[in-house]
Amino acid sequence: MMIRKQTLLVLATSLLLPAALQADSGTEALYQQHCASCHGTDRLGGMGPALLPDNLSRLRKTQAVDAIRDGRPATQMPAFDDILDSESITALADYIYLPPASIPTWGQVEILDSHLLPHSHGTLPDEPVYQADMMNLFLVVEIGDHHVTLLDGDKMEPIHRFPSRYALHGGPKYSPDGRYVYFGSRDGWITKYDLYNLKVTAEVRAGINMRNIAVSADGKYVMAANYLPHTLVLFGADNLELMDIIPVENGAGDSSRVSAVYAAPPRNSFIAALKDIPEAWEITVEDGKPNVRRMQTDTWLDDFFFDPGYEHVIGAARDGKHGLVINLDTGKTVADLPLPGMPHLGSGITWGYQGTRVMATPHFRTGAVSIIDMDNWQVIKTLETEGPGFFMRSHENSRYAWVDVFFGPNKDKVHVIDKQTLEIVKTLQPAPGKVAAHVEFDRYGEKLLLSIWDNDGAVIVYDADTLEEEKRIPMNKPSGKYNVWNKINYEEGTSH
Ligand code: DHE
Repeated sequence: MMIRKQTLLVLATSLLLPAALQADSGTEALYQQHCASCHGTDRLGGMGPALLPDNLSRLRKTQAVDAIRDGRPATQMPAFDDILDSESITALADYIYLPPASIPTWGQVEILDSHLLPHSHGTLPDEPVYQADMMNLFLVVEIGDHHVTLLDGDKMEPIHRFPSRYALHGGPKYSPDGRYVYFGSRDGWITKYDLYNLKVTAEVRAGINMRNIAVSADGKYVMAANYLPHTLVLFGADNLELMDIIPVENGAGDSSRVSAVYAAPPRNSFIAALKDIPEAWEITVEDGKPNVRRMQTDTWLDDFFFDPGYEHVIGAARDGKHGLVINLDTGKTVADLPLPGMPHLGSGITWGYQGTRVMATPHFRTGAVSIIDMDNWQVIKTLETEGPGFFMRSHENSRYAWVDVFFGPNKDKVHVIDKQTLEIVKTLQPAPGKVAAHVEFDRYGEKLLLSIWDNDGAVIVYDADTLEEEKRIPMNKPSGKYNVWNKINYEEGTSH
């Protein structure tokens, strides 16, 4: 194992706690007495999630108060209303949103210490313990109570449900044969799960605040992209053993968060975009040793997407007003796309249209889907929707693309777009008042699943052709769904 020296990257000093914001010693003592055993003496997490402002950015303070007072169902988090008065509960909720007093580090020592290996690679049986088409399985991430449901995609019935790490985010990534799946959590945990034996085989914590993970096309490596610390971390895929930590720096003293990392299969490489340095990186790995090729970009890249041949990366500029197309061989920017409204390129899809290939992306800030000709990089249509959307999905065998209206008063609506007329042909509102979002098709493109994004939610099974609802499977705030076949074959209508 090769580890570089500069591994203990640190939180920017600007995030340190000014004296005026320091918690009083009474609250600190309460934290150490009641919370530290699960959430860590330094709030970096333990059995429970990390309680630092960046890790909590998605939890409103009132929700934190509720969680401390009432506990969290289906987790180890107990209710404190019998033990603490409401003033102490509010003080604790305030405290966990304060920046830390000392600089948290997460380097080689911490990563190695976090490594768990309940089942070393190759020690579990090679036959599935249940009967199903292993290529038509779905995983459904339920963020309401941090669980994952394994679904039989032929019968559209749950096979198994298991707890996940707190706040999974980004798509889980399958091994090339579809047997194993790797989950990434916002707190930096990577979990490897064996779909044949329904068991966690390995876990490791790659960072304090992680964006996502990618699995190399040959299935040998897993790469984690972190916001904190500013690192990319490489693991062996078999046992999640640490291979290397790459400090994300530009050589001029600047370091950067990583927007995301993806595998680029035809190039046998990983591509990462940096959030604070105008560079995209291509990382190749030989014998466990990463090699970084830097591409300068005209601006900082946030979200990004590839053409099907992985010759170009299309990145959303951090200013949210345009997109850049970068040729991955030359590293040069070849087009600048007018994409106002912060395109969510990570959710983009492509399809064949009038002899060319188009890609389409929803936007976070405007109610529109941009459809772009990938031959000449021209926006050929801006399709108005009933509000900003998050996820767009289709399948090569389906004539429709689905896009949600995630934000605003129409968040309960989903549009169905005809991929040849580029028009909305139907708008569904399956659960009035509740967000309906994120679609994934089965391997054949014949059925699809849509989430009702609510604690009392469901995934709805639709016929992909008639658009008729077939059934609802109750779930606790189901977010993403991931079909094994579609993912391992890089199906054009889904995320990779
Ligand atoms: Fe995500 C994927 C970034 C907020 C649910 N999201 C991704 C990916 C990126 C990203 C870069 C692709 C990684 C991958 O799959 O490997 N997401 C961001 C953000 O920058 C943003 C806007 C702000 C943030 O806090 O990170 C953001 N994302 C959210 C949410 O609020 C969502 C709706 C709920 C949640 O769980 O946090 C959310 N993001 C998802 C999901 C995917 C995802 C379900 C995977 C989609 C897929 O089909 O692959």
